[in-house]
Amino acid sequence: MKKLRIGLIGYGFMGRAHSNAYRKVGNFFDLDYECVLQAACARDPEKVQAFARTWGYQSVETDWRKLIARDDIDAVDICVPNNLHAEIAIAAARAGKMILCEKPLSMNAAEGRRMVAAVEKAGVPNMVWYNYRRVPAVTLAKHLIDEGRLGKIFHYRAKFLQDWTISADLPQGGTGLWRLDVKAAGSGVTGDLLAHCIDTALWLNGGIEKVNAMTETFIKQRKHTLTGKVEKVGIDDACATLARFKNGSLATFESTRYARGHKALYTLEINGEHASIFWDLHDLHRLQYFDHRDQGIVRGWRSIHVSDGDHPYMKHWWVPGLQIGYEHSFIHQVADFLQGVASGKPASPTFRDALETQCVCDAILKSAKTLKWEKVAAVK
Ligand code: SOE
Repeated sequence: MKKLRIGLIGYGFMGRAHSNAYRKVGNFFDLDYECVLQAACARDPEKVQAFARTWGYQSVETDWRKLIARDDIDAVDICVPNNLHAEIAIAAARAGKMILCEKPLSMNAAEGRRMVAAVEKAGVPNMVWYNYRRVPAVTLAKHLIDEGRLGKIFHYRAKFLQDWTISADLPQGGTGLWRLDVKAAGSGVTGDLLAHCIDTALWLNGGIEKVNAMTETFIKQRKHTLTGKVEKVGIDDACATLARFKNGSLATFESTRYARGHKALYTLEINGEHASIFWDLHDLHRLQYFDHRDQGIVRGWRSIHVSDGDHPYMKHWWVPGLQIGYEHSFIHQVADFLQGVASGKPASPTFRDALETQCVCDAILKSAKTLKWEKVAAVK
């Protein structure tokens, strides 16, 4: 079995989710590659040592440049704040490393284009961690749509709601709070949460032609953890978007961190000529499906428990009827990445695929400023 020696940069929430996936994938999927946790990298020597011990990394680095220069690293996994993605990814591509980059790809589309150019010039396998595609119920939705079961699509409706930044006392910047600092994150909920909705939407329903959006920053100033000063907040706290897909369907997208009571409510609904589907992250193993072609007296919403052996990914897990969860979406993504490396047919979303999401996010943020419909720039 070939070894894929991983160098992971960053040890936050995503560093843990990805490490867990590398450790487990070989136990459940029959692959040509074995993941080797070769090195973990972060600036704080003690913390990175502790992280490496917990997850079984064989060595540590405190400078990502040194990690990238190492001959014993095949793939670099970028789990650091968004403002570092481009520099690290471009350097890693030049060093000939495969790259797995946490979402969103970049701070904006211009930066994303440079990243795409770098990985394509180097010819290295690359992928962005939009994990929700690999929740079996969402993958099943993709299969049903591709089989044409929904017919012509009229509506796409998605939202991602949270409530963790409502307190005005919450500082911006630094560990755990960089998502509130525009210099580290690039944008607020648009790049962090709506980007998930957009990625899934592009995958399920094709390209978006134009958008009309509004954003709001409810808390205008917050203390900055790093400077200790009260500073202007540059991120969007909430975003509501109307969109028109290239296939003629209409969409609404909403994301916020101000929906009291919601911690991570990602829902999507698609209405087609023949059938509709609905999915909810809080009930992630279920896909709700309504098919108008059913006989009238039994017609109704079916609640499909996506846990049978013939459902996407499920034959790799337990016995039919037993469910899996959030962490498994990352394990599926690693499995698909490794299969892509082995077969030469890259797993999606590649950097190029994720750049399309970035172009939509840029158009949304632009529209929120101009208050006009904005066309989504082409990836090419
Ligand atoms: C934000 O709280 C966050 O952790 C996002 O950054 C993730 O991408 C999302 O999956 C869950 O929420």
